[in-house]
Amino acid sequence: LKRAADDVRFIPEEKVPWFPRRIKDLDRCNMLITKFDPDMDQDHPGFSDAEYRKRRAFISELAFTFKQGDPLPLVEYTAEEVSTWREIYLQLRSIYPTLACRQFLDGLQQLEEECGYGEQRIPQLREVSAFLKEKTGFQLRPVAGLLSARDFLASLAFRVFQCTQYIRHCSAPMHSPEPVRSVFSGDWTRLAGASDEDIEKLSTLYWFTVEFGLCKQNGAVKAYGAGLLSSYGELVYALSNEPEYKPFNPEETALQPYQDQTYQPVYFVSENFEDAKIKLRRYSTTIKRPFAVRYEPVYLQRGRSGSAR
Ligand code: HBI
Repeated sequence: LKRAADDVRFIPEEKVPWFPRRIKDLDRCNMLITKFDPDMDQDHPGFSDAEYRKRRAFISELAFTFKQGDPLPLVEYTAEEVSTWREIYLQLRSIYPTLACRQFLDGLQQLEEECGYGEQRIPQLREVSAFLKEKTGFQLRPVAGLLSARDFLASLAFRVFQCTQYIRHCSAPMHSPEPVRSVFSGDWTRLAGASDEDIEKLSTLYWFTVEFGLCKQNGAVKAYGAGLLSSYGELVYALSNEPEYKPFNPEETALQPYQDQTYQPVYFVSENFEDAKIKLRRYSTTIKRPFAVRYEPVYLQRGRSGSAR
């Protein structure tokens, strides 16, 4: 008797890392990196401040219990948090007109006019998420801290940006070692099943574009990276004569070692956004994956909110 299994040709098992197939699966994309945590990192500005750590633990808990589809948690910010926000907001606001790219300035103006941004109060994640969803299809999801690159990038494929909800420690308002609340859009969707090595390269590309990218505009160099636009010190430094500039080119940029403890010694300058997008898209088609996955943009779906096919 011939068994059915004998007819099945042997297919070598491929080790494909788990990846989210629908937006609800993002509840499992919660691999936190303990780096830069105020409870574990002695160099964190809040390490020796018990009150601050208690506050951070409270806000973290909101993220840990959040499930996709829940209303985003509201935080009642303290007078001290609002004062830290105000200091950072006013200081950054004063240098944006000369150092930030046009697209960022336009976006900030819309946030101020339509989303309650300003130095007076800290906007709630819920309002910012609703604003972004309408304008771009991106939404926010609360997260306790720095996520693994794989989980963070996988969320972006569903147009979900995992966003922290706390305010920096008041002793170091101008720089944060941690992920910041930032606003951007992008296409990082060709990732499911990618190897650790490719994830590392994509993570480096993300770092030198979305976080620390510079671009040419009307003959001058301007900042568009969220890490720069949220750090007064590094923004001024990045656009001074000190650092080295290299032209943005994904093959080379993906291999550049980066600095997450202090300012970058090297920044990459894009000709313009369109050029950077074309180059990134071309690069992403070279990433090897064991199968084809296509993420359907959120706004094209009916009755569901995000799934991979
Ligand atoms: N996690 N919460 C959070 N926010 C980020 O901006 C972030 C992250 N994890 C990794 C990351 N950014 C990038 O540095 C790349 O590794 C993708």
